[in-house]
Amino acid sequence: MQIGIVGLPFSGKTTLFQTLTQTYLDSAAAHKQDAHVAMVKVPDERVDKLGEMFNPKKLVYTSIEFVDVVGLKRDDRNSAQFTNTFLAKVKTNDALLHVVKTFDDPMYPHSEGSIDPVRDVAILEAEFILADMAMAESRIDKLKKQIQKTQDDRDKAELAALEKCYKALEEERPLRTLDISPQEEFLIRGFQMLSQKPLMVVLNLSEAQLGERERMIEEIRTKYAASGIHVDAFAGKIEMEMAQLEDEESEMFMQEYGIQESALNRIIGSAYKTLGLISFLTFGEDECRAWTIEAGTNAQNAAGEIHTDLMNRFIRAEVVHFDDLMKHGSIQACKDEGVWRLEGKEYTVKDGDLMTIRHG
Ligand SMILES: Nc1nc2c(ncn2[C@@H]2O[C@H](COP(=O)(O)OP(=O)(O)OP(=O)(O)O)[C@@H](O)[C@H]2O)c(=O)[nH]1
Ligand SMILES: [Mg+2]
Repeated sequence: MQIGIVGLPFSGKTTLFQTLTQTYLDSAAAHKQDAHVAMVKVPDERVDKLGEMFNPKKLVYTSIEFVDVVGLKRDDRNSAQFTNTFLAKVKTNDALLHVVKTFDDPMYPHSEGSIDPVRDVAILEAEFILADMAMAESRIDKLKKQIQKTQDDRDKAELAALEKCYKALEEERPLRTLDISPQEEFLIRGFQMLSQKPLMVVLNLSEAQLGERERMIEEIRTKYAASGIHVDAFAGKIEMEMAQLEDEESEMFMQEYGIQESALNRIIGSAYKTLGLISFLTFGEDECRAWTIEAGTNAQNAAGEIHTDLMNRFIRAEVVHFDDLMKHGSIQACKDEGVWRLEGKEYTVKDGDLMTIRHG
């Protein structure tokens, strides 16, 4: 899974990237490349706890790839427009994270002249919508010509799906809010439309704004309630410093600022929610491991995440929830308490389920 970090100039994209990936880029290096990419291990206490219980040879976490996307700038010749090289770069990302500048620092003036998070969210949403409209329009024209010649049914279905999208875009509605059938989704998936991607807004606060964190998040949430956006916040300057400290030191730092969870944990948690993802767990002498699936996945498809053989020859899943295992202390105790059970292939896997797949 790849998440693109986007936003207006000097909003704090590279700062957030460094906070999440615990890397350090000096600002010259930060501008040299087109994009910085780093894999981040998804912290999961449950894997740690399983490690303590089962003493496996290794622990395996899931990971997310973050990309610091450089280059959303107003066009030099026509300041009403953004240069569109940026949009092409984010097409392949699974989700987007929009960093919005809320800190006010005269050293780094806001590129739009003032601090206004509601406006900044709207600026990017409009860019995504315009890019999708342009794409849809040209594809619709092509399809219409093609259909005149061939009368192909698949083309007709694609045209109908695209026209439905176009209508929503015209009404300034991002595609992530559109109700589409799995078949329509299949027909438009290849276009990688930007306003369809799950979007997380992260406000970049100053230290002084930390006390207003909840109010500021709520303001954006309320304004964009219909847009399917998740909103979070971080205090760029200090949280980046904290991310680069040793664990103990950073804990002290966090307490001092009243920050309960590290930016990494919070934002990864939001990313999972935004993307509708959950984790299930496996355990054994060799490894204890977390696996990522979409919420709603059944046991057989979840088994396929581990290995296609397990999916194809799936018989049953032995399931116990992580919380029950912690409560009762061992698998045997869970069996005695009746919380360990066998589930069939249609069972909907829950976040935190421990599964052992029985297969033929
Ligand atoms: N005072 C203050 N400065 C910050 C904060 N976050 C980032 N900065 C500074 O603002 C400048 C821009 O931050 P970056 O993270 O480089 O922003 P960016 O969005 O990557 O910028 P571009 O890639 O140039 O568009 C840097 O010098 C940061 O140190 C913050 O929360 N408070
Ligand atoms: Mg940058």
